[in-house]
Amino acid sequence: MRLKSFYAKSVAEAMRMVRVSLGGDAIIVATREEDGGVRLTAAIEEDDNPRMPSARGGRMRTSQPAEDAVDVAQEVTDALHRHGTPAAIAEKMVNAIVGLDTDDPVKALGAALDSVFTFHPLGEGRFERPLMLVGPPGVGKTLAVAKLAARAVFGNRSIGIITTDTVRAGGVEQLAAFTRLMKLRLVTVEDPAALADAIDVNQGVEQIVIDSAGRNPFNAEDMAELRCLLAANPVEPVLVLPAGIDAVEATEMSTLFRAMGVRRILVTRLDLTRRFGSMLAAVYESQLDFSDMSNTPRVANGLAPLNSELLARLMMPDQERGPRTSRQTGTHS
Ligand SMILES: Nc1nc2c(ncn2[C@@H]2O[C@H](COP(=O)(O)OP(=O)(O)OP(=O)(O)O)[C@@H](O)[C@H]2O)c(=O)[nH]1
Ligand SMILES: [Mg+2]
Repeated sequence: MRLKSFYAKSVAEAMRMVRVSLGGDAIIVATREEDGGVRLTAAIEEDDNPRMPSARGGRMRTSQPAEDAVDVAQEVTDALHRHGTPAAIAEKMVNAIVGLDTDDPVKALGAALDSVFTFHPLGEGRFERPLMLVGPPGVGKTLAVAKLAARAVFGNRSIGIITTDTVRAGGVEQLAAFTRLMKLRLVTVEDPAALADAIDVNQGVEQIVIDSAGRNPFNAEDMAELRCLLAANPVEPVLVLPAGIDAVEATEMSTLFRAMGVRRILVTRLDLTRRFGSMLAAVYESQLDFSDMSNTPRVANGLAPLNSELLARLMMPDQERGPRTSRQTGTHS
């Protein structure tokens, strides 16, 4: 039996995700309210000997002509391989699309991503809790705070911006330059108690976003400080991490931040990354949910809610114009 949980704003949407990902035979085993939405856990009985389509010449059980089905599985397998996805994760994902009724490789990859990962964007409405962007130094936390601020302002949402990054020279000034431009007030706090007051000051606004100092996850003192800050305040820490770093490093970092209470990851620098396998490995191993993604250094745009279709499109840019119409042979015409 395989269990997988799905988060959505409504039960109907979560049920749709269950059907797409696990098929009509899935059984709902748990339902709970979470962050203004609902999380369903569904179970499906698995074949004792699931057949993994191999990269070359594997066969799929499908209602479609076998040749099309093989092509789709093969293209998904090839894409995962090109991205450097660890074999065990790729195998799990390809197994999940056995029997899927589509000849569109992007759609198939989207379904495969959905079967293994949970997508839980930050959302554009009222936040349940203030969000604190946390992560190692230089990963794009402050830029992501500025992007969230811009998104709120453009969407006519009230937003309160707080920074706890008073240690690094220029930490506050970098964000102050953005908030001045957007005519937002920036509240600077030096200690956990002051953070609680800054959150109180912002009560009534729809979104509160907190920038934080870069923390080295392998440094016990850095992480103890972060733990202290989080323990004293009802905030949700969201991990910010760039795509494209080494898979083992990224996995260790994500796992250490998860131990601090992080459940969602905001991935940056997708514009600078061609291979997403290490990001997939880190998110899979540390059991985080994908939230949003950043793919430009510009503040005004480039922060998008991440979902399986978007991630699949980013992973298969050559398929952007739609499914392949004839089988590619590797020769150029
Ligand atoms: N191309 C590109 N650059 C990015 C992206 N996100 C962040 N950056 C750049 O990465 C650099 C670091 O970004 P910051 O937002 O300052 O990173 P930080 O995590 O706040 O850094 P510290 O506060 O020093 O820990 C800046 O030059 C950003 O413009 C992205 O998605 N794409
Ligand atoms: Mg910063």
